[in-house]
Amino acid sequence: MEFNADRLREARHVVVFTGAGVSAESGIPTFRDALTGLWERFDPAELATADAFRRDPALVWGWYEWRRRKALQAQPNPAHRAIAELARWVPKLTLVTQNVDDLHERAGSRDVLHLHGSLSAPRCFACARPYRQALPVPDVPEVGARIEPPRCPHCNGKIRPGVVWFGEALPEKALREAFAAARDCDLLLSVGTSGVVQPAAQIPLIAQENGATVLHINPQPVLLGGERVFGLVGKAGEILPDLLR
Ligand code: BV8
Ligand code: ZN
Repeated sequence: MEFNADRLREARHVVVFTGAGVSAESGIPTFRDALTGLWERFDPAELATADAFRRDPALVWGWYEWRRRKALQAQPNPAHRAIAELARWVPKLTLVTQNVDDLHERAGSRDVLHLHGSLSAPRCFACARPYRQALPVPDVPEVGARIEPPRCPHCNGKIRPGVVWFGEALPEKALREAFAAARDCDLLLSVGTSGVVQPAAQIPLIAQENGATVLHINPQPVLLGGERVFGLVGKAGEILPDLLR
């Protein structure tokens, strides 16, 4: 059975769950895609953990500054814009993202639940206070450049990126709201995610278990288990605007 766009028109509460693939067409590398995926060139264990930051803070901070520069240079794409538009169509929409960029917000989405934090909310590694001083526009043309992190004005601790590293807890409120939305929704769109990182990967399953229709949008065919689970194979920036037509 094919996904019928009427399901979108008739939905009461839509959850849109996004991953790195939604920003791929904006030029932000994904994590696990061959060749262009960030993890193909770097070992996440080397960079996206608290241990890595303890070992080599300048390498980790430099890597995130490079990614922050990429995000600053990027523009929202038709997928981000379609999601923002969909929120104006349906009675209720909850946008849950694993992305640490702000392209959903810049496309006009409000109240985005960021499960893995944000590149633009650094805080102190030692005392956890948010670092409110403006960070300069990063001058990191090369990936792999070391940059000393700034120091905390309160305790002189090192400033870390405001993202959720492997082995760290997700922001409690965002996760709770995302799980509640997944239980409540009648349609969940899973867009541009490999669905391997826990606990975020539970979200489409929770929706499915609670009777929602689940639609995966991904250029890589997703294994579909169960009725009411559909897949549209292709780029988010092409498929999402098409669905809204
Ligand atoms: C925790 C932020 C405990 C930082 C990220 C074994 C089994 C189960 C779990 C584990 C396990 N071993 C370890 C774990 C736990 C671990 C985990 O899940 N590991 C996995 C990898 C096995 N999870 C954790 O550590 C989590 N924390 O468990 O804490 C705890 C509990 C209480 C108290 C204390 C501690 C924390 C996980 C968070 C990690 N942080 N990022 C940063 O960005 O640097 S993860 C990273 O993965 C990104 O955030 C990313 O968003 C996320 C998910 O990846 P995707 O977004 O899906 O990206 P990916 O590249 O994989 O896929 C892209 C997709 O897009 C592809 O499918 C591709 O085909 C598609 N695509 C490409 N182009 C397009 C497209 N789609 C549409 N259109 C296109 N044009
Ligand atoms: Zn501090």
